[in-house]
Amino acid sequence: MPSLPICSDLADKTTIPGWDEALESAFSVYKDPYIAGRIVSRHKTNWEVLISGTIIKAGLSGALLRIGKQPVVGDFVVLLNQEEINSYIIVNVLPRKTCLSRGAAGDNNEEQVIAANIDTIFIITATGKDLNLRRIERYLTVVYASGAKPVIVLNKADLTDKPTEAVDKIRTIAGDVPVIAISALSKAGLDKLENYIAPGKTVALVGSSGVGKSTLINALFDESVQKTKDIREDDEKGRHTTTVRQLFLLPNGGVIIDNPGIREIQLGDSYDGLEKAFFDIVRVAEKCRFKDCTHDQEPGCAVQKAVQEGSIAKERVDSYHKLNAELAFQSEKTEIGLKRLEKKKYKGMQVSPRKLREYKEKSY
Ligand SMILES: Nc1nc2c(ncn2[C@@H]2O[C@H](COP(=O)(O)OP(=O)(O)O)[C@@H](O)[C@H]2O)c(=O)[nH]1
Ligand SMILES: [Mg+2]
Ligand SMILES: [Zn+2]
Repeated sequence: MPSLPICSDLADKTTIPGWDEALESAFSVYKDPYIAGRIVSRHKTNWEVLISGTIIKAGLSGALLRIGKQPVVGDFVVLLNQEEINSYIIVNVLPRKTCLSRGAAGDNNEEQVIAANIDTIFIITATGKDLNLRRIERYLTVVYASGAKPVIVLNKADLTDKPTEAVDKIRTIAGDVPVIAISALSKAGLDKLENYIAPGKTVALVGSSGVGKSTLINALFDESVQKTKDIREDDEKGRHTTTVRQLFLLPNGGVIIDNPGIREIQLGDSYDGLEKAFFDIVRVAEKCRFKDCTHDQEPGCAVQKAVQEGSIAKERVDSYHKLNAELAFQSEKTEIGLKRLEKKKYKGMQVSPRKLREYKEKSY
């Protein structure tokens, strides 16, 4: 059991990065001895929590366990110091401003929140063969759905003589989203990220493995705080090792979250995000003859017309269709999952005649 840190004023919430008036008001119902903190990482049933000036380990209260409410990286939480067992427990999760979710994965069909309270998400991509507009569209869809602001960061600009060409290519699908070319390795262009990495603001990095997320974090710190590619982050079975710190406090008071535990983001419940990411298609589609046009073979389809005229790329419309189909599949899966869950619950409620007899015998 780790000993408790000795700190003069653990209740000083103002030093928790990202703490604001909305949180202050949500927290106001809690009096001493409750304290506030922010989740920096999770290790199975243990959370690392940043409280005033220090990081502590905490478990989850029985009540939160029972309702299945699990704090995620970036969450602001309410803690209680249980002096008799020398440890902290998390008793509540304060309302989330934004939440990044991944869709249903595997058997568990519930949408999973993977990080919370992010202001800006850097969608990191790299010059060369990683540059894939379709993947950026997918990320944009998920990021828009989270409520955070997307920024596209083109890394490894040092590897090409024509970074502006790559930037222009990305701009064709980016709409109003800023596209910023940098080199995490040489630190060129990092100053252009300063607008987002500001005191009290939280930035998360998403992007495929190898694009340079950890290198960027190290560059922002001017020292190595995050392992880069050469060291495996997963064991042979593909599980995450338990020691990866995810939330970092930058020297300027900003917060940065490295790859919030997602290898492949699934779309989940991102219909709104899809509409925003494909703003141009949505706009043109208003002119389709049929209100429920699927922009496939229908007569009078304004989207197909735009493709023929060359104002929208065919690949982009294909990508829109693909993501749309994926969303439909996901929500179907979720529904089936919910039905199964209901059945299970019902089964659990049934008591076998033998059990009932035993129970009756005992209670006499
Ligand atoms: N040339 C070049 N290489 C980079 C740059 N950023 C990262 N790398 C390299 O790309 C590899 C993967 O970087 P890493 O930060 O581990 O990627 P992550 O998986 O996204 O965290 C490493 O070998 C880095 O040295 C860059 O701006 N330029
Ligand atoms: Mg990394
Ligand atoms: Zn249409």
